[in-house]
Amino acid sequence: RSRFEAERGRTFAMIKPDAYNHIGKIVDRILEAGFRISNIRMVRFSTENARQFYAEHAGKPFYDGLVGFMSSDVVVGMELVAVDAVPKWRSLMGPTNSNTARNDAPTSIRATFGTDGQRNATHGSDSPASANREINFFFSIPSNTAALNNCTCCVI
Ligand code: RTP
Ligand code: MG
Repeated sequence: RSRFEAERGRTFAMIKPDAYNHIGKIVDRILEAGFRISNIRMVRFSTENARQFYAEHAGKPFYDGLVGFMSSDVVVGMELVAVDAVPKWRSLMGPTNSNTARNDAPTSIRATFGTDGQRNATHGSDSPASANREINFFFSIPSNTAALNNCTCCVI
């Protein structure tokens, strides 16, 4: 496929609760990699939001822990546009488990900002169809300003 024929596509990226302190650095990496951020939003997932977002994993041993983690604090969701956006973003994130990432892709986002197999800093869609579903889901969540103002690290 020539660069003239290359089609830009989109993916859904999310900065998970464990990476709250690294939001700026992760956004910098996304822009430095050449993505266009075409939409961005901060949300606090309810338990039900997290269950629905990760519905494909329902019944797996890590599902309940994942739902609890993803609803533990705010997330930042982004619609990213680039050529081959889905694999490009997954490559920038690195392997799912941050410990594996530190061995196999030491400069990746999950190697740099994640902790383990669950607390791995970022999410990325696994296909263009998943990206469509996730973007529609995320940007349709009703706003809940009160939940955004709740933080565990300080009293405003
Ligand atoms: P993601 O969907 O978040 O972008 O991650 P992924 O495709 O690389 O991995 P996936 O298999 O879809 O898993 C979704 C998320 O569930 C948590 N997880 N925990 N404890 C475990 O064994 C385990 N396995 C997966 C991670 O937060 C993972 O990103
Ligand atoms: Mg996945």
